[in-house]
Amino acid sequence: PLTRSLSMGSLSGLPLWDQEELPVEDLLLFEVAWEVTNKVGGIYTVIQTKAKVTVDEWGENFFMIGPYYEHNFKTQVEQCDPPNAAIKAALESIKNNGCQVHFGRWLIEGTPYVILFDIGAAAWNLDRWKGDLWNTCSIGLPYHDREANDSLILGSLVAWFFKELTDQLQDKPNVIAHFHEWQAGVGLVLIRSRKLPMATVFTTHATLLGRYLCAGNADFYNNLDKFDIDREAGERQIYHRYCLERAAVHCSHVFTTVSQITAVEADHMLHRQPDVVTPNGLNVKKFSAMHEFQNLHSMNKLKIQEFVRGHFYGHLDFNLEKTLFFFIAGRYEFSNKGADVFLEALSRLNYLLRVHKSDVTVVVFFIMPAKTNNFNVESLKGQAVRKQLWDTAQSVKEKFGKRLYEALLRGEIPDMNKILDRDDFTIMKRAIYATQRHTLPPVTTHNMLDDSTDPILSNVRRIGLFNSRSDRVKIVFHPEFLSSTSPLLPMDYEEFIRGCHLGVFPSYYEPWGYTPGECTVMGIPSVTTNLSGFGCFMEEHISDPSAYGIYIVDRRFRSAEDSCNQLTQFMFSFCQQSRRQRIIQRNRTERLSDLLDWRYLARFYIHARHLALCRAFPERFKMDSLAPPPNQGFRYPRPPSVPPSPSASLHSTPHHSDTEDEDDHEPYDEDEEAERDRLNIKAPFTLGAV
Ligand code: U2F
Ligand code: UDP
Ligand code: G6P
Repeated sequence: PLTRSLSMGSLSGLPLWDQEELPVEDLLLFEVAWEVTNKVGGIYTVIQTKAKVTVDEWGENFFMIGPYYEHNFKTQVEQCDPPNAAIKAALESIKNNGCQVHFGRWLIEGTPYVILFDIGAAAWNLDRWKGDLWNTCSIGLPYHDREANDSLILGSLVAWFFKELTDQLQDKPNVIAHFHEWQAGVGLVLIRSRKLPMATVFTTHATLLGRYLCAGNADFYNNLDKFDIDREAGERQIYHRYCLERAAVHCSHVFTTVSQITAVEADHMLHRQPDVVTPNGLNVKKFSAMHEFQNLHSMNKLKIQEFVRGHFYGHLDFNLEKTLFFFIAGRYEFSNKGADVFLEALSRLNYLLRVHKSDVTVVVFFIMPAKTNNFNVESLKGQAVRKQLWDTAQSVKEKFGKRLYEALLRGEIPDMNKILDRDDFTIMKRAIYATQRHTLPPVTTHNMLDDSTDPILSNVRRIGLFNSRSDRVKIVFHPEFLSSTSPLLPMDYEEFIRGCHLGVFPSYYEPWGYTPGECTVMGIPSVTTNLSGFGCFMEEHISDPSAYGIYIVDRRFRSAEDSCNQLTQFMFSFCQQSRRQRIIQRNRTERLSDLLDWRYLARFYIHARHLALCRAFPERFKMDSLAPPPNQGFRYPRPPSVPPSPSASLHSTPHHSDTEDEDDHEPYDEDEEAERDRLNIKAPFTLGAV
């Protein structure tokens, strides 16, 4: 009973992990982050999806700490009393001293307890706390940096809370606190300088300098050891933030980051090698029905097709059955997210499809929030025109049906040329005339505030991809995150991903990168890179990633030009797949879900906590082996049947077909039969509530 063997019977084939179980009933675990109940970026996804497995392990002894915002609290949290007397007393003491703090259950899967400190209500202490920080570690915060000042307020409140708490507990139970990112790091620095009896873990999800240097077009990875980091931080006016980050890193008992590549970066940018790599997982939930995710793809694809019918009205001279949907999504960091390379590759793909006289059309969506002034008229008009054609078709259909019915009642087959009258034809002609347009279908769906300087639009102008008839690659830039209440494209992000064929994320700077992982668990292939944490992780665990629909662009050892050509080739090969090959590939992609499930990946967090306890309380906590849990050595084998990518399988894919409809009539060959059998054994998964 003392060993933990995470119940992973269902995690097919992944290595098991036996490790001594922590006496969680004698411990309290706190996780501190600026994004608890507060969505800013990817850290919210980490915290929110991981809650379930953490609550499963820690039950009532797990608490998250973050900032209080009235709106977030009202919409996401159910207020309640702390279940633990010591915590209750500590919070009371803070309240009695003029600060506000709220307690409740966060209404996400696992419903963890949350402690939320009101930053604004404590701001009157700012000057004093700045003095404390200066006296503790000689870091001064400038007046104008709101984010840094807020993080100091949160950190001071957190340290205060832990002082009150540990004073009462007197080492029983022992306390572990896990901090994420520099915005939460001040608390850690203060706790350690005040020598509170606690075990601490710090996780960085990116280094401040890494992000800045990459966005500034530095040849980052080839010069990691050459940067004068203090000077670089100073020049970018982030020296104080950088100092907070570095202090938190060095104060923690255990330092972790999200990927191997960020571990190397942290070693150079922060001068500490991470103790544990804690990869990001997802909350992967099983679907009850077999092949459900394939049906969801097909249903959501219909919705995207409807949008395309409207957006491209008057120019619908391409076959939607042979149209593939690609997309890129995320924060609008043009070169860090690889949008630069992507656009260049699309221009080359367009050329290749044209010279090969391909009948495939690719519609590419850019979902990256920029400053806008609402939807533009042309895009809204497109959807209105489509709706009008639909309504016209419905009313003519009504009439047609009624007359047909009456004729049949009379025992006649009506003359099809006469069943509709002149008026009907007039209505239809009018409707068709309304679809004429003198402009090309717009590249962007919104009025952009910085239209002339916007990096995506500037590059679209340079490569000339203006959605003209002859282009086989069409561009739709949606500079806002998706929402099911949009009048234009009424789908939420998850539905949209499911409806697409390929996610393209050729990032240059990406400590982890959730977007391709989200595609994977929904069974949608994606492109990633060997400079992203996710890409490296997949490369390590899959023998033939592209067969599984994980295309990894080499941006590390190749020139930008070569990476761009490789990406072009990946996309061009993808366009040559038959429908059946795409279906097989989606099945394989989806089979990788277990690898990205917190039920598997939580073990690295468990290990980090255990290690922190051993370092903070060496008399009480020991570990047989300080080595992290096994993940190396496990690899998904190359699929035994045909590789779905035609470029890799020109000779071994006898039944490769260009015609979509043929697919359903083709006999299965042996390998494929095996493939199918395997698919039937394993039920598909899907994303949990995100
Ligand atoms: C990392 O992703 P994050 O989203 O946490 O990236 P950060 O840069 O740390 O935080 C997002 C910042 O970007 C700002 C916002 C935050 O300070 O105020 N921002 C903005 O200015 N404009 C916007 O429209 C949206 C956000 C990492 F980069 C990923 O690779 C990992 O997957 C992720 C999780 O580990 O952490
Ligand atoms: N995302 C979203 N709505 C959209 C597009 C993206 O909520 O319309 C989310 C996506 O699900 C993912 C996050 O934005 O969780 C981007 O995270 P990633 O790790 O890829 O990059 P980060 O922004 O953290 O650097
Ligand atoms: C899913 C559906 C199939 C459909 C296919 C389309 O697999 O279950 O009925 O034919 O998607 O795939 P495609 O890659 O052409 O969108």
